[in-house]
Amino acid sequence: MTASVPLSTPLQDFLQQYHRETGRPGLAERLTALRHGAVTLSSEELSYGARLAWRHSTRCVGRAAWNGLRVRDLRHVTAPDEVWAGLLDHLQLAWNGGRVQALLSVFGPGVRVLNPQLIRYAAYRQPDGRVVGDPQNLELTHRLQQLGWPGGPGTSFDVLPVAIQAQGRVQLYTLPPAAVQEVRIGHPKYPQLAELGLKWHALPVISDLALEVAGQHFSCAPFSGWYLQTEIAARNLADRDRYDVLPQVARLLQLDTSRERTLWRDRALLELNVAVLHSFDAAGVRLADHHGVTRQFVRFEQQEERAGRAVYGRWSWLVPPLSPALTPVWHRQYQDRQLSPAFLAQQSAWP
Ligand code: NRG
Repeated sequence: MTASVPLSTPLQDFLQQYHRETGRPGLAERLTALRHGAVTLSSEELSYGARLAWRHSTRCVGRAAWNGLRVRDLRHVTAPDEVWAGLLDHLQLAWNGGRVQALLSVFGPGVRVLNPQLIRYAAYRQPDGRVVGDPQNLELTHRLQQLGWPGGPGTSFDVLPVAIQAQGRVQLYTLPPAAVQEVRIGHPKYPQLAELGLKWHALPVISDLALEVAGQHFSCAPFSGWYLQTEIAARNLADRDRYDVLPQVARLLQLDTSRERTLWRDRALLELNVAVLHSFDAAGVRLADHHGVTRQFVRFEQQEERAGRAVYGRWSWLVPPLSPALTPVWHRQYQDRQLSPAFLAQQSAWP
């Protein structure tokens, strides 16, 4: 007879990694407990697992800060109103007066936030086919209306309500204006740019991914870091299927838009990026830039290598959409591989 070798379980693997990396004592006791039955992750283990999920996010170029993620263990919270209160606390703690801090909140079983982010702007299709608001959220807006949202005032930046599924039902909650910090966009050299009335919310709070730690899935674990200026200036406001503001920026800057070869789009794009960086800085709100964040990313890769760990990445996501070849990640290669713990897409929960 051959002795059977116990197969390692995701929980065993995670506990081993946790103790190895943190240097904390007590692994033997945890493994013994595991052999005698179910083990619930401690708050410390869950927190470290969430940090690892960030460290493993192949699409994120801001991962250098992974070990600074603050985690709130709200696994006991499952009632809709309490989830909502927890989400409002999350916004306030993450905002931190503009010194935005990376934060993740884990809620209890059966809870889902149906919106992909806590703060999103509505989109309304006009009779003439044009869209007011953020076209990315046309379907989201429609779904929220079907759940009973009467619609907002109809500006380009109406904040959508949040749909929470908890204890078997879905409820809508309205974000109070004080919970939604926004930055108005102005340009340091071209004051006329402010005429466009552009703004963006300070916090990206991803709210529909599951957090997987040690094989356990937490269906509501919203997390937020801080924005990178290109997300706002080179995509959200600039993409033709988003706010598409480059033609208006070009007009205000009096650029020659008669031909693409004048590179008016590129000039408008660059000035819009300058404006977003300037505006967040002037408002005292933390915002990364593509030069700094990619330099830090390469340092993160070196750190991980020294620790004997591989860094996986998705090149097309790591490379910024502005001046990509000016940043070090352009010149590097990445393998895309999903490690555990992880942030995972989950099945739609819309009714
Ligand atoms: N591009 C999206 C946000 C994606 C996540 N970005 C972050 N995450 N910075 C957008 O709303 O523009 N984060 O956790 O900091």
